[in-house]
Order: sequence, then C-alpha cells, then structure tokens
Amino acid sequence: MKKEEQLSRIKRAFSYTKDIDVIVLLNTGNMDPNFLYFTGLKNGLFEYSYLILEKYKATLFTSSLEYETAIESVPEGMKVVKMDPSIDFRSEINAILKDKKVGMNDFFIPHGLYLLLMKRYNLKDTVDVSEALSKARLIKDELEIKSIKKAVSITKWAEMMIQKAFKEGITEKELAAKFDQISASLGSDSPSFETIVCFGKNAALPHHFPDNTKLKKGDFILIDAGAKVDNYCSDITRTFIFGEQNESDDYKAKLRMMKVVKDAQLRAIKAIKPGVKGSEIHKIAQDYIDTVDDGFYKGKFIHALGHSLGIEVHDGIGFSPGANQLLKPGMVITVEPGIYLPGFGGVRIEDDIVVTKDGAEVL
Ligand SMILES: [Mn+2]
Repeated sequence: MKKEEQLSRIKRAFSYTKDIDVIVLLNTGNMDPNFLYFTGLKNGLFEYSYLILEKYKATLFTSSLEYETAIESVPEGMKVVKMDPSIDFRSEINAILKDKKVGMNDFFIPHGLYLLLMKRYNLKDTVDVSEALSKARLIKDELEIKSIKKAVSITKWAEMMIQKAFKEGITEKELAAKFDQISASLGSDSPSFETIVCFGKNAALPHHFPDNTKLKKGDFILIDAGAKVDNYCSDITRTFIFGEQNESDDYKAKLRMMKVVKDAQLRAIKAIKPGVKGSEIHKIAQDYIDTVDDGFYKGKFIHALGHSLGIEVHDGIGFSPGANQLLKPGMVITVEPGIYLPGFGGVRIEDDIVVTKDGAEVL
C-alpha cells in the first residue's frame, strides 16, 4: 500500500466520526480486519499489536517478533515502535492519547481488554467507532478492487477446472479438498472460508458442510467457495447437474430451477446502481422467485440476496430485506439467489459485483 492510499483511508474513516482525535485499534490473538485495512500488511499475526490513527497518520506498536516484517512492509513514512521491555512504549502511547477524544472498535475488542486499556492509559471514556470503520471499508478503492478481482478470477477458474474431478462415488469432502488444491495452484493465499460442497439433496441446505456423501448420477453439485488474495476475499457459487443431459422429468425440473435462479440473479444485477436501497435489489430477486411458474418456488429463497465483500467475507451491509443503506460506487457485494427444495436439492448461483457510477460490474 502506498502512503497516499493509507492517508485517504484514514481520512475516510475519520470523516464518519464526530469530534474524534485518535482511533486506537488493538489486536487480540485475532486480527482486527481494520488493522489490515489501514496498514496493508499481508504477512504476520501482529497479536496484541496496537495501531493508532491520528489526523492524519498511523503509528504501529508491535513486538520484536514482527518488528522486522512491519518496517519492511508498512507504507512509506509510517512510524513503527518496537514493544520491547527496554523501550518505554507505554509513555509514547500515553503521550498520543493524553487529553484526546479516543475512538475504539468496540465490536472487536473484548470487554476485559478494554477495561485494562482504560486503566493503563488513564482514559476517562472512549467512543465506539466500529460503525465509522465499517462504513469507510464499504467503499473500496482501486487497490482493493484489484485484489478482489484477482481472488474472484481464481475462484471462477477453479469452479471450471473442478468439473474434471466430477466422478461417481467421489465424496463431498474429497471434492472440497480437490477444489482447495486447484485454488491454491491458481494463486489463492488461502480459502476465504471453508469450501462448501453439497451433493444431491444436501444442496437444499445452504450451510451444509462437506461430509462423506458420495456423488450419484443426476445429483446436483453445489460448490460455494472463495479465495483470499492480499487479504481480500472472493465468494462464488456454482451449481451443476452430474451426468448426461436427458429427457427425464427429474433432469428437466433441475434444469428449470437453475434457469429460474440465473434469471433472478440477472434481474437483480440489472437493477443495481447508486442511490438504490440494498433491500430493493433483494426484493427483485425474491419477487421473481416467489411468483415465477405460478408460485411453484414461493418461500424457497430463504436467505439474503447478498452481502458486502472485502477483507472479511461478510464485510458490512448487503442486499437483504432490512438493508436501508443506499448503494454507492465502490461497494463490492455478492449477488446469490437460491432455491432450496428440502429432500430434492437446491440451486444457488453467486457472483461478486462492484457498484459503478451508473450500474454494476460483474467481477
Ligand atoms: Mn456469499
């Protein structure tokens, strides 16, 4: 990440806050996604490292374990302080926070750790800036979109290549492992979530985890997967029917479900543009699925149409019945209608889009 990119991200975050002078981010054993957003760091755990944002600069406090990694990869000019017993880093933090209005990511930091910080740095009160941070991250900059595009293209290729591995008797777990292997060979840093593979009637369960179910002729094969590239995620779902095309009613019914889901997705994508509410986009897909074929699929689309995507797989708002936020250029959101018929099977088709200035681009 370049210095200017870091600066504009910090500015954007502060623009969503009120009277905040300093934002303190503290990792636990887990990484605060905002920590990656503001540093661009791609390697390392940075456990219990601090990132302190001021108007307008960032300072990183990290242990000697990752100090070297940090100074090599942070944006030019960013200060990195070693949290070493020989260095009085606490008074440095104290100096930054003294008499300042401090914002914290309350939805990330554990309560016990929060209380410890309040005491350690003599803080009277702090303001929750979690919403401001997530608002800032909703609008992706060019660098972010570039990484997401790479991740999407890897997953799309993997969804094509995996079809060679479809054979009678293979288990969901085996196919998921193959998928991850292909994805890694195409350049994914890691799966962005555990790869979902569903055969047959398991496809009717949106969050089914791969088990030892074996593939049979005529089964649906649903694969929902993502790749991570430079901290950014993709999330793509494809549904296939295993075996030769034929004239059976079963095959025709499955093909029809796939067509309806694809049409719902296209209708929704066509309606995406700045200024429209996420809930309206959801409704377009929902209404179509509920009414097509004399309401045969009514009530069988059972989840939100999509979610925002970025450093996290669920990265903020999306397309759901309650999504009141207006769409803005730069938002990256999944579009994933589905139909789920318990005992029979399910179809989901998912692509990732970026809102443009007058519509949507499918990534
Ligand atoms: Mn998704």
